[in-house]
Amino acid sequence: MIIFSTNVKAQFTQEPLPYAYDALEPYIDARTMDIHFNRHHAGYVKNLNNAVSGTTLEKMSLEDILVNVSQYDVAVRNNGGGHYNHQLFWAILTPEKNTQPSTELNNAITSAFGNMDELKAKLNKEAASRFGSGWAWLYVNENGGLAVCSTPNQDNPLMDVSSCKGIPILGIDVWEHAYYLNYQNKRGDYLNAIWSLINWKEVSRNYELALQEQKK
Ligand code: MN3
Repeated sequence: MIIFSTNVKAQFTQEPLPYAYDALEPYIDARTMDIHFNRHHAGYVKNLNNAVSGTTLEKMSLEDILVNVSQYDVAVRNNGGGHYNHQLFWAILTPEKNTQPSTELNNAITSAFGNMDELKAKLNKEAASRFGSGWAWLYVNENGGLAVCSTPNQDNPLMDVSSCKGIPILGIDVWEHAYYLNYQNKRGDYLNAIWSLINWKEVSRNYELALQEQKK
C-alpha cells in the first residue's frame, strides 16, 4: 500500500519542507519550525533507517510497515510513526490564506460533524485532552466515513496497535516540541491558531486518495 508520497526506497528520507521556516509566522515561529523539522523529524528518519537496516522492512513502503507494526521492534513503531506523521503534518499546513475543502470533503464533513466549526471543536477537544504527547487526527474510518480521534506518542490510525483505525488525512502534532517556544504550556492557544494554517486543498487530496485506497 502506498497512499501519499512515500515511495519504497532503500533509505527513508524527508521530503523538503514545502515553505520557508518563517512562512507560518505568527502562528508557528521560525525557530520552532527549524528545530521541529531538522532535529525532531530528522531524528525519527535517522532512527527509522537504523531500525530497518538489514531487515526485509528496508524494501517496504512505510504504510505497509505501519499497518502491521505490532510485529516489529518498538523503534519501528516510534520512528516509523514519527516520520509518517510529520510528513503528513508539514503537507497539511500552508501560509496560503483561506484554502477551501473540495465539495466532496465538505459534504463528508457535513455528514459526519454537521459543519466545519463542529469538526474543529471536536478535533480540538481530542487534541486538548490527549494527556502527554501525541496526535489528534481527522481520518477516514473503515466504513469510509470521517471521524476524529487522538493517539499517544507517534502512533496513528494506520497502525494495527491504534484504538482508532483508518487512513489519516489531517493530523495535529500535540507534542510540546510543536508549540512550547511560542505558546509554553498553552496548548489551547496553539490549537486555536493552527486552524489559520490548514491546507484544505491538501486535506481534500488526502481524502480522495484515502477513499481510492479503501476501494482497493
Ligand atoms: Mn513533532
